[in-house]
Amino acid sequence: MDAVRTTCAYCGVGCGILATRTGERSVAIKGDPEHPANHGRLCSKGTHLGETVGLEGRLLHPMIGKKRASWDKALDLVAKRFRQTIAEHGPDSVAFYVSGQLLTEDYYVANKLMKGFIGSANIDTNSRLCMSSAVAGHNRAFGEDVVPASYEDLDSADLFVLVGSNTAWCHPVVYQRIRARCDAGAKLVVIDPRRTETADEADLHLPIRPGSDVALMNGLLAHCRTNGLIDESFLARSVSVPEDFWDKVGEGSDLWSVAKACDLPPADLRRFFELFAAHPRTVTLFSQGVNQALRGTDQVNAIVNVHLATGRIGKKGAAPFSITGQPNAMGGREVGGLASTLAAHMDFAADNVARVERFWAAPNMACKPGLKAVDLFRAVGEGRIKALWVMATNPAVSMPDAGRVREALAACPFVVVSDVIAETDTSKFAHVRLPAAAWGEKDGTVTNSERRVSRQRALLDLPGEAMPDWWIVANVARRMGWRTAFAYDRPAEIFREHARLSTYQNDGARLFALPGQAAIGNEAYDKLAPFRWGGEPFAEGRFPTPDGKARLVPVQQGPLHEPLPKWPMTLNTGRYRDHWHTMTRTGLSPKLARHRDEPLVEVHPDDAAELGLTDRGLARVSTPQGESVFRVTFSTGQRRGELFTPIHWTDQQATGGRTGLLPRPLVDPHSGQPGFKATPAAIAPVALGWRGFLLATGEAKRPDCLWATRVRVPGGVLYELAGEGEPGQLDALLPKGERVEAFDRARGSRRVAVLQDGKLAAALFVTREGLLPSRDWLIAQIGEAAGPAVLAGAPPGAREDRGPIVCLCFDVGLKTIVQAVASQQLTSVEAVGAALSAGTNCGSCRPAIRRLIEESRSAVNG
Ligand SMILES: Nc1nc2c(c(=O)[nH]1)N[C@H]1C(S)=C(S)[C@@H](COP(=O)(O)OP(=O)(O)OC[C@H]3O[C@@H](n4cnc5c(=O)[nH]c(N)nc54)[C@H](O)[C@@H]3O)O[C@H]1N2
Ligand SMILES: Nc1nc2c(c(=O)[nH]1)N[C@H]1C(S)=C(S)[C@@H](COP(=O)(O)OP(=O)(O)OC[C@H]3O[C@@H](n4cnc5c(=O)[nH]c(N)nc54)[C@H](O)[C@@H]3O)O[C@H]1N2
Ligand code: SF4
Ligand SMILES: [Mo]
Repeated sequence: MDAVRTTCAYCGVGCGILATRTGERSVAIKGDPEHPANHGRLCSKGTHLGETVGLEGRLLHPMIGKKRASWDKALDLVAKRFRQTIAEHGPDSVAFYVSGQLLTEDYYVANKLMKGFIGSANIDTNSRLCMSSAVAGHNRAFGEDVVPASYEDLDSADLFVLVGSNTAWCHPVVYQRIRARCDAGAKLVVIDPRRTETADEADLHLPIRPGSDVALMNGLLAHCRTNGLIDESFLARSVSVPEDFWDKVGEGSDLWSVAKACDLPPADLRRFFELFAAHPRTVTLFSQGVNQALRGTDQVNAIVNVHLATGRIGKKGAAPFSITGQPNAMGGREVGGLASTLAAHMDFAADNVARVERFWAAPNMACKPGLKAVDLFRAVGEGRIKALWVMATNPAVSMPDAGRVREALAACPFVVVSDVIAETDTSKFAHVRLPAAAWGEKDGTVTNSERRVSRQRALLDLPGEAMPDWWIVANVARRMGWRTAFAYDRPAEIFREHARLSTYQNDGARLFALPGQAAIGNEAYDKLAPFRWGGEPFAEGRFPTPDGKARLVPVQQGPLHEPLPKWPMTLNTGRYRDHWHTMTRTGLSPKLARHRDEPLVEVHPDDAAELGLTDRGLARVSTPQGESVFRVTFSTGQRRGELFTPIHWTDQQATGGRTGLLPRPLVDPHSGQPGFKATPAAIAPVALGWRGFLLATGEAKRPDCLWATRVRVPGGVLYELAGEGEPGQLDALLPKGERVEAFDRARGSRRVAVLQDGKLAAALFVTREGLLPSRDWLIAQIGEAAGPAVLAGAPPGAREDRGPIVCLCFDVGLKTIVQAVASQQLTSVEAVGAALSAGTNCGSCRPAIRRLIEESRSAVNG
């Protein structure tokens, strides 16, 4: 079969992929060398996408409660319950909660149904948790939510400033592009409270006090003004400047005050200001460290202000650049999937409402914004929303104060969940579950961070009764009575309509417009090559405001977070390199699981010493909202007083690591985006009676103990276990077969192996105070011929184990790399690549390898 040109399922970089079907449910993945977003590169997640297209865990049939139902019955029920609820309680008593992981066509249909036909704007999206501060900031500064940059700007920039962005992990292919430019001499500054792998590689890392970014950017702007870097002619021509703007910026913006507010060494701050002054071609990339804050919108505008005032926008290699998280976060913004926008970059101004009403021939237009995510779930909890449809997102995990969100879902009279996976933490609360088509099965378009629209194309058959999201929504709409408005047969029709709406009565006032696609034929849609809308939007110095000028927005640093007696720590949350959100997909890949296989809480060793925490021990993190247990890891890259936990773990994978329970449901006043990055918290050690692990070929029932985390490994599943008191009834989890056992009473150790036909089917190792063997070797024995010797947990005459896997593509462990670096005196990533192949495929592990080389160099020198 020929390779199909499609786009990666994961992040907003939007890499092109050449996918070749190699079997009924298997595909070979390659980067598309012709796609302008990645020119053939892929990161570890994209590279291993093929491991996630099997049918394991898929929802394959509509379900009403626990019973399988026909599509006819399920769709009828959804349409009937929504109609009844609207008839009894009005259109605002229902809501959709959707996702930047829908395709543009899916999104368009859902938005049209809610805002034009149901007559409410209660459709919000997980992009509220992700991009909404950037949207609000763009609207304030430019008059429209237009991202001013493109990836080509990265190729000509001389300075990169990454603010609140762990780009090496979260946008790896963009990061490789930045890196390539740095190798040619460009400078990299990273502003992040944590020393991430991205920060590790920077020319300058500013470990800023959380939430002090406005002080930093205003300080930079004041420095630019004093040093003659303001582009006065650009300001005069293209930017409107409020009267007291400069006075406000000047207040408290001397170097010393800024250094104090941001808790940074003044010399480092000065170095940043000087780098900025010396390199007019600056691209400032920002993501969640900026957006996910209680003053996120102000933080966005503080960055944009600097670029506007210095004229570093609308020129090659110079722009503020909000990089988007999800594959179609941007498409969602274009169709208007946020409750605060209407459609096609129009808001709820009366003439917009009338225009869209005409275009849709809409019977029930929404005239005002709907509820934003946090308010929406609050309304569900208070019984004001009585029917909710969740599509392609997992709010029981990813919303702040997720415990309260779970209570709201449990209390809601009617919950529909469209997902590709049968059991998620959210679908547990569903009255109706609808099986959606997954990546590789569905057809449509996505828009990446740089406004580039690309096709996602189907290459696999629809499994079971799964159907694309647009089809599901359109069929409910038809059954609600709107047959002609939702009579779509294929995504091309929807895309055409979306493109036509973008140009409808648009005299250029809205930059978002797809004139070239408004009449696109089905065949041309099938062949559609990636294209960018808007071109270089601000190259002429004109902005989509009534007077054509951008706006400098006065923003002031608010009060900084101070430790509270009961909550002396600050909890920061975010992502791991090889996991995607709630792991419904990456959790299927044994390779991706190896980079981080448990949810860790990162803590500075000095804090840990004071608090009695041990490295690799367990600790309970608590906040005013809730608590959860994590495995402790010491990190000197953490600031004192700060903790970091990952967002990925759910009830499906672990008993602990439930980060979503911890953040407060507090939001930015302009955007409604939650402040996920700073929550008052406390941490305390958990005393353990025993530790252990269970390895099994098949799916075992989850052990009932304090700590049980599950990961996929080649040939099976691995549970890491720990508990208070005694291990209890773990034997019940073992499969039938021949048992061999060993005991060491002094250390309280017990090792059990279960053999079936002489092959290892399961292994359970627990200990009170002894050591546990490295899991690596045992994992390799699973399903293989084995005898009692397997209880040693290591091969006879054991080799040195290779340590945690660093390079997934070539399966190279940390110890192997460290040894090769020392024995062969390797001094560069390239040399390690030549010796071990590590880092030579997707490149996601290159920052980690670089760090190992540096550590070994400083060990030798120091
Ligand atoms: N591997 C992987 N990649 C992903 C995803 C994934 O789940 N896994 N998800 C995708 C999605 S949807 C998104 S939105 C993006 C997110 O991509 P990123 O924004 O890069 O990811 P995060 O880890 O959420 O947060 C980034 C950084 O913000 C820092 N930060 C916290 N507080 C502050 C502060 O006050 N100031 C500053 N300057 N920085 C701060 C954190 O320490 C953290 O390192 O990633 C996308 N890519
Ligand atoms: N504490 C904290 N919380 C956060 C964040 C943080 O940094 N800190 N980040 C926030 C951000 S930026 C984001 S984007 C969110 C992400 O959070 P979520 O959106 O909740 O996470 P996902 O796991 O991506 O959920 C996607 C769901 O859609 C399903 N799915 C996949 N493809 C399809 C499809 O084609 N159709 C349908 N119908 N379903 C599909 C998947 O199986 C999965 O259940 O988390 C937010 N929550
Ligand atoms: S950077 Fe990685 S996850 Fe993001 S689109 Fe490219 S391959 Fe996919
Ligand atoms: Mo996101």
